[in-house]
Amino acid sequence: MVQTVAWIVSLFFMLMVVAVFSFVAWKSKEKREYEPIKKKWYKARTFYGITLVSLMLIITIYTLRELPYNQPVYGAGNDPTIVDVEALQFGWNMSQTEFSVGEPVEFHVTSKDVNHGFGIYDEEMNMIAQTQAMPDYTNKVYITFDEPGTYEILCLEYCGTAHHLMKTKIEVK
Ligand SMILES: [Cu+2]
Repeated sequence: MVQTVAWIVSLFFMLMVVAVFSFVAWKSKEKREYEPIKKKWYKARTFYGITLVSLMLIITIYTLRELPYNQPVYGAGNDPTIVDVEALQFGWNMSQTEFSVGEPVEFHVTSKDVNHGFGIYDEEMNMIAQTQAMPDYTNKVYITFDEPGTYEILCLEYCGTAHHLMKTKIEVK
């Protein structure tokens, strides 16, 4: 769904660019008085600039409001399961690979060698969570699985010749 929308929006803007270029190319043969055109388009440029800056400011403030994202708040007696994940060329060391539906899980992800990507995929191969696996640093992924199944962990960052083999599975019951 999101991909379809992204595709249609991209297509729309690509066609807009083509239309603008075609219009300019088509009109470029016409000779006209320069001063009035200059005046008109300087005005348009000012309007465009102010609108764009205001729009960007609003979007920036709106989208950055919640950063840094808070850690989830767990209820009393509902401590998360902490899973240590270590990425290495070319595999994953995980302290636990079986989970239950509704159980809050925290993956603490690091790397033994180079940068890797830690991506969790559901059975339809939709990515449901991800973070970077970095040496000497621990990134956390907070997740509560709400469907049972076999999930796959794939490396998301090209890390060497056997990068494509860098995957493992976790079970949610
Ligand atoms: Cu990797």
